[in-house]
Amino acid sequence: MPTLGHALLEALHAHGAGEIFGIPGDFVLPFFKTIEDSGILPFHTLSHEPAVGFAADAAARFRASISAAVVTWGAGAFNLVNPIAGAYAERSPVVVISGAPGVGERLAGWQIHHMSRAMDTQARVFREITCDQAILDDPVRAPAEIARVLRSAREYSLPVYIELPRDLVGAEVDPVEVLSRRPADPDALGECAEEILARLRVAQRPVVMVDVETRRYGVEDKVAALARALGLPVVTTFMGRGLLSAHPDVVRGTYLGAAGDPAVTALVEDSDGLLLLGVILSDTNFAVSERRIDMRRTMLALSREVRVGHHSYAAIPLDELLDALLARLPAPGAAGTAPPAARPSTLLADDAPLRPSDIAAAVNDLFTRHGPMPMAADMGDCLFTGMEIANAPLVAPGYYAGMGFGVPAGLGAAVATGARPLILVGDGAFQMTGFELGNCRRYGWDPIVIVFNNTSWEMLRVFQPESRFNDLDDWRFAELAGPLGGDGVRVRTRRELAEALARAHTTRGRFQLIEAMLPRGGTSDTLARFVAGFKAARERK
Ligand code: TPP
Repeated sequence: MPTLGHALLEALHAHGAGEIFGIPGDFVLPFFKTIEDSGILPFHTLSHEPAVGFAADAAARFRASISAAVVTWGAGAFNLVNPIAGAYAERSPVVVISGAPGVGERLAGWQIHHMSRAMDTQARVFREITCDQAILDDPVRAPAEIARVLRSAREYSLPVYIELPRDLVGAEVDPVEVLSRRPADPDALGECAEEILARLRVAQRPVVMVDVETRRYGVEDKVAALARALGLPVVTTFMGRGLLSAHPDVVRGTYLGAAGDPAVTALVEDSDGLLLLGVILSDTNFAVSERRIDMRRTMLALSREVRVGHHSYAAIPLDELLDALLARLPAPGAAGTAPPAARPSTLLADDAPLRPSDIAAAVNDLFTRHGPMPMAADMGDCLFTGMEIANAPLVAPGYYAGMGFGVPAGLGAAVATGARPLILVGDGAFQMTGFELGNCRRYGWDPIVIVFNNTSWEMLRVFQPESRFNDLDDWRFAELAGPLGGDGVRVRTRRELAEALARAHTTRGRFQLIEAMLPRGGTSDTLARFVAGFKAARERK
């Protein structure tokens, strides 16, 4: 019989986890020992638990699978609350595993260190931000609890919570089963697919919009096949930027309402048959709409539910819906209908001072020359600048909008993809989690990091220009790179940026930090339009 620690690790592996991120503490030391000694999953320790959560979240997003964040009880786990709240909001299946006081110790009557209010306070907090929970305090029930919770994570593509008392890690248990998935009711599925196709066939201007669930459930190829079979144009949401990057023949661009490409905006807002696949109905995706989208004309598949006008179908997994739609169509044609995507901007490498949109142009040049890199962006103008970069795989907190995601998410991307990531981050966000780059040397990660240093919380300044508290000090990040194990360079002109990027690309084995100095009060063209559109939408209300 395996031990509980082993059984849990084997179960994570069997359910598709490819890695663990964590920080140990005394309540989780025995489980960390099992992680290290067993070698069942590669594991990486970082410096602060928020980064652990962001890295696991990004790894789950890139691999369209579960990933694990392992922490100690109380002080460690509470540090994970914000990233897991973000993972819940953006539907990323992170498995939180927290060590806990031993079942025996709980009987001693002491208040146990790291305890906040009561023994179950932590579990109650995580109940709010995970879709299923298991407290493994009974070795007989534990395997079934683990199986249920891991199935939930995969089925709902949401975080789950597992608490492991430290004195039970070595308890003998039965192996954990992989439970079979719960399929859709075939009659409901068929009716739903027929209704969607009927609406798409009579629509004059049908359009498919995709958001993050199409990546989470690994259905991007199926969406592309559907679009080709029906001759439908596809757009991504703001949050879904980077989706279907392998299918440029069907993707028209990203819908940003008043802030975006007018042709894409018209396509969406004039559509009389909008099929929303895995789309989060958030303000960041839709608030800058020039005209309110008539939801009665939309078909929305989200969270295993499908709404077609006023009809709703429960328990319809997205992949089964796409299979059912495709099964009713003739074999897809060879190519989609999208006109060639607008040529991404390119950089004029002269001595002009840098503007944020120049960074997008420089990255476009890099990708044209050497192929795209997986990208992680933080919240801030760096993400809006990211919309001006060619459609390449991207993870970013486009809806939850939590700062601090970019650098650790880039490290998660390095682990999950095995490729060299590009990280885009503002100076404010870099102050939060930038030090995690110090972990690159140990693991051989060598991301290219572009810090948008405007010595400012610029996004906030755009909304409230009069406030001086948005001025930040100049921390000279490039000079920190050396001691942290990387190379850093500060650039002020377009020529310097182009040269720094070329050098960073040819230097492997150490992280490459480019500190792009930007003027306060200047933003990317996309953010300027987004804020104007946001304000106009607010005034219309
Ligand atoms: N705290 C967190 C964790 N997330 C947030 N989104 C905020 C606060 C509010 N906030 C949104 S944007 C922003 C702040 C503080 C400023 C971001 O500054 P920076 O990273 O330098 O990027 P910039 O806006 O200058 O492009």
